[in-house]
Amino acid sequence: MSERKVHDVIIECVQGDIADQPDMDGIINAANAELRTGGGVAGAIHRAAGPGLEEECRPLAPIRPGQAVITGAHNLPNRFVIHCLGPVYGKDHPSDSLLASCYREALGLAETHGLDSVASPAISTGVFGYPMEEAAQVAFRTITEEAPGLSAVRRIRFVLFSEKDRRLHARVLNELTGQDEA
Ligand code: AR6
Repeated sequence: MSERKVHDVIIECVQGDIADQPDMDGIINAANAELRTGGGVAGAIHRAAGPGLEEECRPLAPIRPGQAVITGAHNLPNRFVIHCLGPVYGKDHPSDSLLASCYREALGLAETHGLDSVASPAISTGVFGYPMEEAAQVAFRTITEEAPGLSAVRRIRFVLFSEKDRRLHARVLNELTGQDEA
């Protein structure tokens, strides 16, 4: 695990499953526009949450690329799920500002709902095809920009599915914050 402090916010990169982060107040879903279950992250989250999550999501859908909405977490061990629709790489333009908007809106919702800790997957880097390193740069740049304005959120955990992706994220985070490799 590697972690960095940006203003008063700890950013950490771990390898694991986003649906198995019981010590986090909220988790972020790499959602589809309809806020239904799906493959990857959305499948894992909806399976663990149970059918009540899709029911709560129904009136909130559809959402547009770059948008985030918040719901309860149902059978998940967290308090909230923040659903973000990332851009489809090469189709939703401009991809970088839409991806940045996901993280900005997600952090805004976390703040207004008083979440102390939020776990996020690497939005758009699976089915939606966003190159992992570029996506990590957008994610950490956005979080670094938002950090000074956060007063509730104290810990942001990036949960990467593979050790290779975790290492890449840790490296990009270190490059951006100008600190040595952990
Ligand atoms: N925990 C953490 N990371 C995961 C997990 C998991 N359980 N499963 C996959 N990843 P994706 P997207 C990684 O495809 O690109 C869905 O079907 C994965 O390796 O879940 O935003 C929705 O219904 C990748 O790096 O999200 C949408 O239609 C990253 O999480 C669409 O796919 C995101 O992969 C969203 O595509």
